[in-house]
Amino acid sequence: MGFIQLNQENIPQISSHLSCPNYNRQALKTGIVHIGVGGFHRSHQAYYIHQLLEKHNALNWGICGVGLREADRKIYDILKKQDCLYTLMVQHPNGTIKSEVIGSMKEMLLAVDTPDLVINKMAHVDTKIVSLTITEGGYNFNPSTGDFNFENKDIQDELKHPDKPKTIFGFLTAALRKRRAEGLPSFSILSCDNIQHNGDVAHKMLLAFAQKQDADLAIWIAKNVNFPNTMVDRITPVTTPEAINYLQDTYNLKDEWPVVCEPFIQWVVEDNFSNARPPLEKLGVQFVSDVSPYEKMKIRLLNAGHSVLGIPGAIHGHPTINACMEDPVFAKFMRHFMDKEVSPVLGTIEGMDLEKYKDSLEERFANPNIKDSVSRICSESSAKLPKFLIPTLKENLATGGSIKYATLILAAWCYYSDQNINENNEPLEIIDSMKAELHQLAKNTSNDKIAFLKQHELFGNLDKNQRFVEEYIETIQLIYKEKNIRKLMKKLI
Ligand code: CS2
Repeated sequence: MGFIQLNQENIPQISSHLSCPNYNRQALKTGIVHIGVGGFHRSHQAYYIHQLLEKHNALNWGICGVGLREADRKIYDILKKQDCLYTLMVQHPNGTIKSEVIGSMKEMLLAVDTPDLVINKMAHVDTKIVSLTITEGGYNFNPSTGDFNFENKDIQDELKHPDKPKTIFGFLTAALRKRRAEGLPSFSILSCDNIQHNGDVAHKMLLAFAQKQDADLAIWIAKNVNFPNTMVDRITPVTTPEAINYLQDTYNLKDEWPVVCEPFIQWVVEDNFSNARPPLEKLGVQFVSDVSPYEKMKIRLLNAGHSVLGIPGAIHGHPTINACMEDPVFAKFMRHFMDKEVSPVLGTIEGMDLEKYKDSLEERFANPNIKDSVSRICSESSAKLPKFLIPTLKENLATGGSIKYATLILAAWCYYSDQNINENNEPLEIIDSMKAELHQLAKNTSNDKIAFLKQHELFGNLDKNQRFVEEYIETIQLIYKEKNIRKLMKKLI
């Protein structure tokens, strides 16, 4: 018998054995335009909105997904075929998988095909929020100075041709210009990326762009658009063919791109919107006046903790984060990094039990059913480490705190960027927009031990800090000489 294709028409049939949307999707209105329909958006925000629709029938809060790049065509084609339905598979540590069809996405647009539809959708009176998961790199700032990068070729094109937007900045300004002309209130811009002060960063970058493009519009944006900061959390690995097969075998369901995630979910949002917002507090979303302690704690512990496992994990040949956690040397190394280097710089966070938080991270990372690949964690390390790890190192240098765990990770990152194979002679899959440049710098390590650190946009002036440089040189020499990262980690625990 053939599989049942996931789409709206087949919902009655599918719902006999799988949880499906109980609300009237035809009546859904788009209240949110979301840019960046990756797995994370679908396991997190779209899931919260789905629950809001299920439990509170809040039909004004449907989502229009937007892909900005050609690379989004695959998800666009699949979601179109599936009437924007997809299955969320929550993987519990005990092996239970709770699968559910999510229906909060009403429509999806691909900006490279229909830029005007995207602008009109954002500018529509029903749209109250434009939310973003465009990754750290999408904000287009120089990681070392934090300033907008006007060198970017797409940005230069957009500045010359405001009617032909390409990046998020071109689309947002085009839509806001339209709203201003029509006398409509602004939408809020809600960043859901792992960047500390993500709303403030989005604000600063958009204003820098708008000032160059249209100074009057920049003044209007400064006055009218709010950018609430948020902390978002749910581990969402890359979807594997096994997940697709599981749905076929178990439910006879054909979903070409389901999403797998952990049970844990958290969203902390600053209650500072420029237009209406959904009543997400009904679902446990925390609305607070200042999100910074939460984001700092999450980015410096969870996201950095991931990299602290992932980079040496890739070198050693551990395929997943849970495989790293099963290795006591890796698990202990990560906890030492958290206890000795991150906790001291975080200090006490009101209302938070840091020890409990770190314990819970250990459990989440160890979930054997998530199988979060180290290649996902290591991907775009050039955008992640300057935000997740290097600030902790710099703060410890300033206070005389421990630096050896973070230093080993940076030295390991150099070695990782240099090699094309891991310690088992298997090919290393490196996904990073700075891959070629980092490889070149790392290759020079044999002549100049600190060659890698000379990428000042990433490392700032770390190469001038004597204490750090001594520790780094000692570590990098050992990494290249021993070719056994685990042994070096063991020495530090
Ligand atoms: C990960 C995050 O990409 C990474 O390096 O640390 O994607 C992490 O899984 C999420 O932020 C969890 O909320």
